[in-house]
Amino acid sequence: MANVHRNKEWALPEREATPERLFKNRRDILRLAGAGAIGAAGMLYGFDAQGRSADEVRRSLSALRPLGVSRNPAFKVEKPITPEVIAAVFNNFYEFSTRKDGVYPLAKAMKTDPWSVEVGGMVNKPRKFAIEELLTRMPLEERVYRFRCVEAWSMVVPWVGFPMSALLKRVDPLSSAKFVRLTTFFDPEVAPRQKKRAAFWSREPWPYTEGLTLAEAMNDLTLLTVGSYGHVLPNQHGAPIRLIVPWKYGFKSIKSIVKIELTDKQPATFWNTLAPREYGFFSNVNPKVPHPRWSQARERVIGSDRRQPTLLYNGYASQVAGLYPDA
Ligand SMILES: Nc1nc2c(c(=O)[nH]1)N[C@H]1C(S)=C(S)[C@@H](COP(=O)(O)O)O[C@H]1N2
Ligand SMILES: [Mo]
Repeated sequence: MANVHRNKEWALPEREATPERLFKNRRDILRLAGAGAIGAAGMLYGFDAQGRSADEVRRSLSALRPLGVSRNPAFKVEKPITPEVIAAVFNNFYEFSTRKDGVYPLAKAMKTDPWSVEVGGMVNKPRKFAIEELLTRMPLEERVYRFRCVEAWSMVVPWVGFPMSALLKRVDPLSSAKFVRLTTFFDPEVAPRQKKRAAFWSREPWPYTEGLTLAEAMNDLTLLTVGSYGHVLPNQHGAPIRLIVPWKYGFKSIKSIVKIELTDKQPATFWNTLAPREYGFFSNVNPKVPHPRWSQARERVIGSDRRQPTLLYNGYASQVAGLYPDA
């Protein structure tokens, strides 16, 4: 996430937030980005300040349980998929660290089993779902999506998940429900930055929350995501279940969800509460609406040295423009 208040300790200068600084030099990142390099032992070099190696990251990823789910060809992206090792060390997960490369080592402390998601609020059949039930009973599919952070960088990621609508249908929303509120786990012993809530001067409203209109939540693109790159999610991507809303800025795609509530009022959300002028409730990707402190017209492609134009609704206008008739 971008720096909201330059003097706050979590204000991350954008120049530090580049994957390039995770690698010793440009050759390494180009090696990592090259398809042939991935999986070729000995081809990868150590890449970060703490001395962790790309090999170590690859080993931790290859230990994750495969999901064996086939790709839905209706969701493809004409650009190359971001190399998995790069996506795995370039993360926003402020519960752990404000540094992109600080998340991966700290998120190892998360315990994601057992895990359940409570679904309630304005529904006829409130229920708790164990993660195993979601993994075995929901209609899992792989979808390749564009992913665009409000910090003006983008990736292309193969997610595994199921439409949020499939879960919401199981709990039978009341006709008066208009919004969905989602909440991340709260455990300051595991996620060190959540301790800040205890400080009287802290404005960070932990736990992280996000929200959608019910119509947005029911859109077929809105994916409750349990896997990436063919296996269960690594902790740093928001294991064991996170949201992916590909036409909105990445902060809407809340990680490690424990609760989903239906309401009739627009819910408060983490970033909108901290900095409402910078992070709106809707936050649909739009090249013509600059962030108050930078342009959104172009985006940096993570894992390459390319920049490219930002697409309206991140390229998903044909699926979602109908949600916003007045836009
Ligand atoms: N709980 C929680 N969810 C979160 C965040 C966070 O800090 N905490 N960061 C958001 C932001 S700003 C982005 S860009 C994406 C990053 O997802 P990734 O690290 O899996 O690429 O997660 C989003 N979800
Ligand atoms: Mo983001």
